[in-house]
Amino acid sequence: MTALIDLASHLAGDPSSPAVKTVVTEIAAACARISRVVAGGAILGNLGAAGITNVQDEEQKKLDILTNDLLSDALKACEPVAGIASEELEHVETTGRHGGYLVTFDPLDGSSNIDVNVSVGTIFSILPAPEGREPTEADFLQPGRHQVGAGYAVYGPQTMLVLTLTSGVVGFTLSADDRWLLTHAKSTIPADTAEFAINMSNQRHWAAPIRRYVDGCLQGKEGPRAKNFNMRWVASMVADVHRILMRGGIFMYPWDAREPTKPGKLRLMYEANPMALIVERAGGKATDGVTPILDLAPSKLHQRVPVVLGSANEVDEVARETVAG
Ligand code: AHM
Ligand code: MG
Repeated sequence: MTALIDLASHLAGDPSSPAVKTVVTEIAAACARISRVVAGGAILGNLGAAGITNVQDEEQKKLDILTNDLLSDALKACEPVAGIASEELEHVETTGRHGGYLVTFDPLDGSSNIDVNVSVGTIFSILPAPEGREPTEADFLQPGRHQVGAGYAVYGPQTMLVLTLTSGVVGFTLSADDRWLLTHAKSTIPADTAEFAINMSNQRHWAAPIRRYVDGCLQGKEGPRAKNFNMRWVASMVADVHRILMRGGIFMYPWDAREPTKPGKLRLMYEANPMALIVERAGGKATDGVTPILDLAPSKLHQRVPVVLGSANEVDEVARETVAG
């Protein structure tokens, strides 16, 4: 087997600014530490609820808090970072530095899977910061197209880091001696798929277009789509998106009538946008049903958004249904 190159060697050949590379290196190191904290599970006494809720009124797990602190501290100490925003923090935090970058993140996505030893992950997005002054919350509200980089770490059978900077999507696997080794040099999502991912238990709450689309999949060869579909749902976005990156598929978390005033469950700034950049760079599509996620103008830090992403032809199929109403 030929020797695998590590993250530092890969970054050396990337046209991103040295400052972006510094931020990515810091995040990668923090994710390696998070991997150990997650893997320690019950031995480290880190499983279970923390007994408090976050700004989104969701119950926080001990690991949500630990990983948020770990990543926040690492980024606030990282020279090119002017500010951070996290799923677990109500407001943005600034570092007192000007220029450089803003980082938004979900420190441990897939919280419901932590205590049952199913894959969870960290998602991050890097945006340019304003020059010559401290950033405010409004400076974070940039469309996803402005991202200078995005990625995720998945803590599964292997710990992997998936990254997009100026182009392409690359994947690194964490070695036993804590090095990120390039194992997936160019990930692409096939345009066609016969695998969908959605929380089917919400079927009765969906709007008509999503119902029609999923009905078509369920009818298989005998239905309008004339092919059989398989279904997967990990309930960790990171793991579901990672599967799609590895072998194609479509992932949906649509609006549903349980909470009619919320546009969806997933958050734009630190879940949908970074995943949308990765999916588009891998040749897939990511929309809110019709509009590319990356073109949405954010209005709130913790804004939610419907998400449909993955294999391009299936995402287009959902758009056709959505336009039909
Ligand atoms: P979290 O950030 O609190 O973990 O919530 C986001 C997660 C996603 O990872 C996943 O796609 C979704 O929530 C699962 O939702 P459900 O429990 O409705 O299946
Ligand atoms: Mg999340």
